Amino acid sequence: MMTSRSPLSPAAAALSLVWIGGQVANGAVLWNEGVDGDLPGDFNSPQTLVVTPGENTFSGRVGENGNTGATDGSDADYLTIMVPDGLEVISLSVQRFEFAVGDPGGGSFLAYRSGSGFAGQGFGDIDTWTLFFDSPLNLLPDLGQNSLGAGQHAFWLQETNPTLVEYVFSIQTVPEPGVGALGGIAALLVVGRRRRI
Ligand SMILES: [Ca+2]
Ligand SMILES: [Ca+2]
Repeated sequence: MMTSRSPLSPAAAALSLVWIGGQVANGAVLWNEGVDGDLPGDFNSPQTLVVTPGENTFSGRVGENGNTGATDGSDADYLTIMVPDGLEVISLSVQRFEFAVGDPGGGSFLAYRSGSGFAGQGFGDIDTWTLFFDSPLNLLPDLGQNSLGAGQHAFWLQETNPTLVEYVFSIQTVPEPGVGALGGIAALLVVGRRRRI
């Protein structure tokens, strides 16, 4: 007697893939200085933050808050964005930018270097830099990047004017081009194999 099997129908498989996609597309709070403490002031030992698919955020304060690491002795924050294989960061933007006392002028300093950290605090130690301020625009083009691929990407944030800046950054992460299509082909192959059983 033949046994009755009930493999996932293609429609159910597709729905489950959508559901799984929804589960992993929520992103994450990578760091919140209010909870997790000050991000490192040591340019050689940034905090590593691993991005997930969707929107990721990190938040903190730079400037005159009692911490150190900036070129003027105020607080700098060093972090390394780790992008897992199969993902890419397509946008880095400021979600919130506020300052207490003083004035950050045209914005606060944001430097980028491809790799795990910085060898020093000179312009020769960074790949590119820009200023960040109260604007939701994607900053990657300002840093000479279309996107950030799999691997490590170091960032240096500091404010050297006599002020205290509170920031929240948003990082948008998506599957690398081609990975989604390959995933879809793999899912179809799985469904096809199940139907032949
Ligand atoms: Ca800080
Ligand atoms: Ca710091």
